[in-house]
Order: sequence, then C-alpha cells, then structure tokens
Amino acid sequence: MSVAQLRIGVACFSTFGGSGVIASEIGMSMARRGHRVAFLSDKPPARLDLSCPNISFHAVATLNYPVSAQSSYVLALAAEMIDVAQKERLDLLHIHYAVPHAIGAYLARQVLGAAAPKVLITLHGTDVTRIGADPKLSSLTRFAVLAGDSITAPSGWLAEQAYRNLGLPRETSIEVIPNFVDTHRFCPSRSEVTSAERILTHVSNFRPLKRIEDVVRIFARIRSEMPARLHLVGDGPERPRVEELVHSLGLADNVKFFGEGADVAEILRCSDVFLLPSETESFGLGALEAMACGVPVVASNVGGLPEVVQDGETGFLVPVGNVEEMARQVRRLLTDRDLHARMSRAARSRAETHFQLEPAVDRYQAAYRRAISARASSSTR
Ligand code: GMT
Repeated sequence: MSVAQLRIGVACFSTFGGSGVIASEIGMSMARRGHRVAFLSDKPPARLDLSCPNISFHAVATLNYPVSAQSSYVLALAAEMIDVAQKERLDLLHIHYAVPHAIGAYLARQVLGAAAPKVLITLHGTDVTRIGADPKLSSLTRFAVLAGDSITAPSGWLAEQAYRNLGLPRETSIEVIPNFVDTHRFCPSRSEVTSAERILTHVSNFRPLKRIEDVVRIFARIRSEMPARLHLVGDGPERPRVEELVHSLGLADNVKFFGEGADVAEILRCSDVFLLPSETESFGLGALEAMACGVPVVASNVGGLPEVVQDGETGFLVPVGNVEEMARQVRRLLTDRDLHARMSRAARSRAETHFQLEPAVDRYQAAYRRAISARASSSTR
C-alpha cells in the first residue's frame, strides 16, 4: 500500500438500520484499503464481516454494580473508547449517530488528553430530528457534536436540520456525504421475473415513524385488484401492531414477515415496487438499495428522500399519509409495463452514477486525513 495506514475506531449501533450498515461498509472498505479499523458496539452490526483482515470488534459491555440501580451504556462506551484508543493507538474515532456516541467520545477525549484521537461525527437522522429537537436533550447533543473535529451528514436536508434543531452556529462546517450502496451486491435480477403475483416490499426497523400501517393499507388496495404479495423485512416495536392489522384485513396469506436475518438484496431484486411512506427520513437507505436493484420506489415526499428518489423518474414521492395517492402510483407502476421498465432502468442508473460505495469512502478517507493532519499542525503550534 502506498498511502500511510490509518488506525480508525468506529462507534455505531448494532441494531437493524441504515447507520449500522453505513458504518460497517465504510469500515470494511477502509480495511480492504489496508487501514486498521476497530468497531465498538454492544454486538457486531449485521452487515459487518468480522473475517475481513484489519477489522477488530470490541464489545461495549455495561457493568451492573449492586450499588448503582442503572447501568450506563455511555460510561461503558467511553471506557471502551479509552481502552481501544490506547491499545490500537487510534488516529481517529468515527462516530455514527450523535447520541450517545459523541458523548462517549467527548468523555474519552477528556481522559486521554493530548494522546486522544480526532473525532469525526456522522449525523444520521433522529439524532437530529428527534433527540436534537427534544428541549431536554438538544443542548447536550449540540455540546457533544461541537466537541468533535468534523461533522458529516448524509443529505443536505439533514445538515440544514442540524443547524436549526441543534442550534449549530452557521459557520460550523457540515460536509454532506450522501449514503451509498454496493451496486455489485445490490443489482437487478439476471432473469426476467415471470410470477403472475406482483411483489411489494418494505424494509425498516419497524418504528412508528416508518408508518408501516400505511404500507399494509396500500397493499390491501392493490391486493383487492390483482394477485400480489407484500414482503416485510426487518423487526422492531411496531411489528405486533402490523401483524394485527394484517390479520384483521384478512391478508395473512399474502404478507410475509422476513425478520432481520434475511438476504435484503435477494428480496429486493425479486420485488416490483419498494414502499417507504415514512413520516421523516434523512436519506432512506432502503430506497437506495431498492433502486440499485432496479426497483422503483413509492415514498413520502419528506426530508432527504427527494435527494435520493427523483419524483416521476425513479419512483413517485407523495405527501405523508396519502395512502390513496400512494396506492394509485403503485397501481400505475404495476399495470404500465413500459413505465415500470423505464423507471427501473433510471433507478439503477441513478444508484450507479450518484451513490457508489468507493467514491463515498474516498470522501470519508479524505475527511479522516484532514481531521488528523489538523491535529498534527495544531499540536506543533
Ligand atoms: O436515525 C434513525 O432513526 C436511525 C437511523 C438508522 O440507523 O437506520 O436511520 C437514519 O440513518 C440512515 C442512514 O444514514 C438513513 O438512511 C435514514 O433515513 C435515517 N432515518 C431517519 O431519518 C428516520
């Protein structure tokens, strides 16, 4: 390798969700480039391949002492950051999702002093739009974010929300590095799908803001007009309510719950339309993965989704909660073969031209080097 090796720590959630996917993919790509990457989380995120050379995993284990009624993840995280930073001689910590990871990084840096790694914080979504908007938590979040050295966001929309919700000074630099997809793994099916049944798909962590009931109600309208199946991938707090709705609408035989262990790329490439009717979405990584598989998206017209899905070109964007209109656009796609083929090609092409993995990782690598060399020059001042 001709470039100097970096030693990077990555703190992220292990839960089913886009931030863990993005953290894993950047880390694995950096490791393939010869850098050393140490992941810190409660357990390995699903898409992290621990057999990759140069990758290590460090479990954050909360300790329960009898004297303390509550165990604290942030203390355990900071303690693990200190330990890993010293043992691995980390140059930089990449924080995914501000709370609690940026707070852990702040504590670790206070303890490590001059030897502390630099900190790059990637904001992802509800760390800004929900936690950042919570009056009790916004000042703590702002403090921890501003204590980092560099900030990135996956969409221009989320960067703007960070200025507003967290009250970041306008001179604070937030680099927009759009999320990305591995277009080799997420690719269209080679064979023409001949099934008479149309397949609608939704992938998420089943939280209320995903509005999965809308997904089911859209599907119910389509199913009443043509043979169709709904594939639901992921898991989370809304699942019991969604299962109940599916049963009450008499759709149990037509809806499949795949849970978290499924091969998302395989399910997407067998789909006709991807549904994402969320209340808010900073980016919508699931929509991008569907597009890479040549699957048009019908989603709500919110947040960063218009930066991913081009309305009328790679799918349709509809106001939140307008189930009737979403069902109408799905119907158009399922009944007009030319429209579907055109949007499918445009979706794949947009993923390939705008959201490739390696160019995005180039940008993160450059951001790492800038942050690290800023330390070198400021510490020699
Ligand atoms: O912010 C969250 O609620 C969780 C997070 C996740 O881990 O899935 O999702 C956010 O980050 C993803 C990766 O950057 C984005 O694709 C999602 O749009 C975003 N979710 C929301 O903004 C609700």
